[in-house]
Amino acid sequence: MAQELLRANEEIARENRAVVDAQKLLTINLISAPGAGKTTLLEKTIAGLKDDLSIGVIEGDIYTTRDAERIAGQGVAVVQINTSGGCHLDARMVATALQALPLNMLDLLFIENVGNLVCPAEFHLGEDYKVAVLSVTEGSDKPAKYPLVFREAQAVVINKTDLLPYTDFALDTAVKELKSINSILEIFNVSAKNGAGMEAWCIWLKALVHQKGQSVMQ
Ligand SMILES: Nc1nc2c(ncn2[C@@H]2O[C@H](COP(=O)(O)OP(=O)(O)OP(=O)(O)O)[C@@H](O)[C@H]2O)c(=O)[nH]1
Ligand SMILES: [Mg+2]
Repeated sequence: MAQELLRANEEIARENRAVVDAQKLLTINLISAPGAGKTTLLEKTIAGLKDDLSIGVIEGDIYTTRDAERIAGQGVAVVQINTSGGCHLDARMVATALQALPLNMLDLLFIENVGNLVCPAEFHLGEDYKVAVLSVTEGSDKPAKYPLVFREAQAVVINKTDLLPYTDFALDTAVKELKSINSILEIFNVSAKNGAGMEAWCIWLKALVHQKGQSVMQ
């Protein structure tokens, strides 16, 4: 049953991918534990990129519209999905949200998944890349304890680095363990709060947008 569910999801995810590929629209699925800083990272990222890129956001949340309201405050196109209790987004929900966005006007689409380090890793949405956010207040053992999301991700943003002096988070150990789970991971150390490290992250995103824009359709 679970396998069937995942297979059906996979099929719709492929259709979503075809939709965003047709627009050469880079799509990022942002995953983290609750409160790691996905929305704050998005707010800062949008502020840093919106003069150069046209950005859209799909906001996944269990019940509220609070994150979507925060993102709307940045003046970009945003669509809310409420999962009504569900612990992750699925491809069907994203397919509906895609219809509500001006895709042909966008260069970069973020999908903020429901705060959860486990379930979202199993459900592809049609994204180009998954990016995991790990905050230093969660403990540096989390990559080893929840490896799937870090194996699936193309990049990890280690957030809340401004709080490093007040935690026992071992940055070197975390980076080593992340690399042992997934040797090709891009790792960015940032504080979405004070903006530290945001530049490298934004440069990486811009390069990927450029690369997708240049891609030759099959
Ligand atoms: N000190 C510090 N606080 C941060 C940073 N990034 C986010 N926060 C705070 O962490 C809390 C959660 O941030 P959000 O951006 O709402 O986290 P989220 O991952 O979107 O949360 P959910 O959508 O509920 O899973 C807020 O109080 C933020 O102000 C950071 O870099 N440093
Ligand atoms: Mg959020």
